[in-house]
This record gives sequence, C-alpha cells and structure tokens, in this order.
Amino acid sequence: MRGGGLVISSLADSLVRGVESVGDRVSETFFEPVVRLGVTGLARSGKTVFITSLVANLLDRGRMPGLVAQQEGRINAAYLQPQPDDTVPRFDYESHLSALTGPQPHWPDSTRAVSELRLSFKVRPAGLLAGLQGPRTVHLDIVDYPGEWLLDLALLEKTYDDWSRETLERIAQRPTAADFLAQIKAVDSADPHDEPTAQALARGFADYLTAARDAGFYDCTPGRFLLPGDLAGSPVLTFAPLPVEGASRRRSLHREMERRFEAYKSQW
Ligand SMILES: Nc1nc2c(ncn2[C@@H]2O[C@H](COP(=O)(O)OP(=O)(O)OP(=O)(O)O)[C@@H](O)[C@H]2O)c(=O)[nH]1
Ligand SMILES: [Mg+2]
Repeated sequence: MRGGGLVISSLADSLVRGVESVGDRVSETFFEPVVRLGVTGLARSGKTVFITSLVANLLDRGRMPGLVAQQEGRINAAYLQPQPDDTVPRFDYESHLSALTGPQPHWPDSTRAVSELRLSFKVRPAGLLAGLQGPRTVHLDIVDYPGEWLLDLALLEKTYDDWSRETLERIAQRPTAADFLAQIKAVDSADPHDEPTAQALARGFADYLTAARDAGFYDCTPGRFLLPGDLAGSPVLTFAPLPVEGASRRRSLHREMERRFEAYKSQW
C-alpha cells in the first residue's frame, strides 16, 4: 500500500493526541479512553491487509519513526486484549500476519464479515501533566466492517418505486446488466405474485450486482445481496427492481416486491 506508512503514523499521532486531551481534564484522570476505528471498503479493497499492517506497526513501533509519541519515548507498551463486544468475532490478527510474513508469504483469505480487535497502549502524558501523572491506558478498538453493508444507508429514504426507477435507469446501458434486463422484460409487475418468479428475479439481480461490483461499480444496493450472511434465501433478500406504473395492486408481484423491500429496510 503506497503511502501506508504515512497514513499509519498520522492515525497513530492523532490517537495519542486524543489521549492527552482527555488527560487534560482532571475529572477524567482515571478514565481509560477508547478510540473506535472503523475500517470499511468493498470486498477485496484491502481492509484486512491494512488493519494487519497497522496493528503490526503499532505493536512494533521501531518501524514508526514518524510517530511523535514514539520519538519522545512515551509509549511504554502496546498489547492485544480481549475485545469488548462479545457478539462480534475477533479480527484474526495472528493468522493474517502469519499469512503475510510466513515462510511462504501469501495474501490473507477473504474475510467477508465484521470483526474487531482491541489494541491497548500504556502512554506517558506529555506537557504540563508529564510530571503529575503516571502512564495511562488507552484502548484502540479496530472494526473491520464490510462496505457492502454501508451502501444501504442510501436506501432508507427511498420507496420501492423510487429505488426501482433509479436503479433501472442507472443500469440500462451496462453490459453486466443485460441478462437481468432481459429477464424483467419477460414479466409484468402487475401479474399475480408467484414465488419461483420472485426467486428467479432476485437471483438474476444478485448476479448482476456481483458482476457490477467486480467491474468496479459502487452503487450496488442492496448490499446484503452481495454479502447475505445468515439471511441467504429469506424473503427480505428475495426482491428485485421492476418497471412499475401506478400504485401496486393486491397480490401482485409489484406489491410483494414492495413489501419485501420495506421489510429489508426495516430489518437492516
Ligand atoms: N500490492 C498490494 N496489494 C494489496 C495490498 N493490500 C491488499 N492488496 C490486494 O488486495 C487483496 C484484498 O486485500 P484484503 O485486505 O484481503 O481485502 P479486504 O477488503 O479485507 O477483502 P474482503 O475480506 O474480501 O472483504 C489482497 O489479496 C491483495 O491481492 C497492498 O498493500 N499492496
Ligand atoms: Mg477482509
């Protein structure tokens, strides 16, 4: 990652500055500050490699001459600790690092789900407080967060009809969408809902989204179609944009797609 060292130094500097500004407020002297750092991006964008290298550099700061607190010898220790969120898997730092630095170096496996790691530092305050206070502990909680799940924030304000119209306009000229567009030409959204049709449309749309993402497009909503996790196959993931006109009629494909779109929004 070009420029990665620079990014890591300035991140680490602002982390340490964050500790000091907390330390300046005497009432918070015994409070252990927590900095949460979210690292997000689409699949294969380099989240896991970035976090692994950030943590390796922070644990072995000999390689971080640009880090001011390190230059001043104020970081007494850095160590990994159990992370605070019991329901989030731990970021598997050791495996990722050994993939990168082992005898046969290779890129770490794709991770595709959220994970978290806590790195704690013992830092000696600088400035006025230097003589008054012993080292303090600060925690850095790093979260590896799939970008696919963030794409959906833009959906929240849309109705099914808006989303369908915008999506279909946007993808009309994309070669990756040709199969899906042919598929929806063959259905009428006013037809009665039937599940095999809905399933086939959703599958066609998910295939298009995957191809679009792989071709570098970032407008791939709903993000859970790309990364279904434990929802795979459930009705909230079984919808697709359709050309729609007017209000949806009872029991139509349009009405059912609309209902599932709303369920997706409210559950995610
Ligand atoms: N040259 C170079 N390639 C990198 C670097 N970081 C990542 N890559 C490449 O990008 C791929 C994906 O990196 P990851 O860190 O696994 O990406 P990710 O965002 O965690 O991917 P997912 O877990 O699949 O979402 C790697 O397998 C490498 O091929 C880097 O610093 N330099
Ligand atoms: Mg990853």
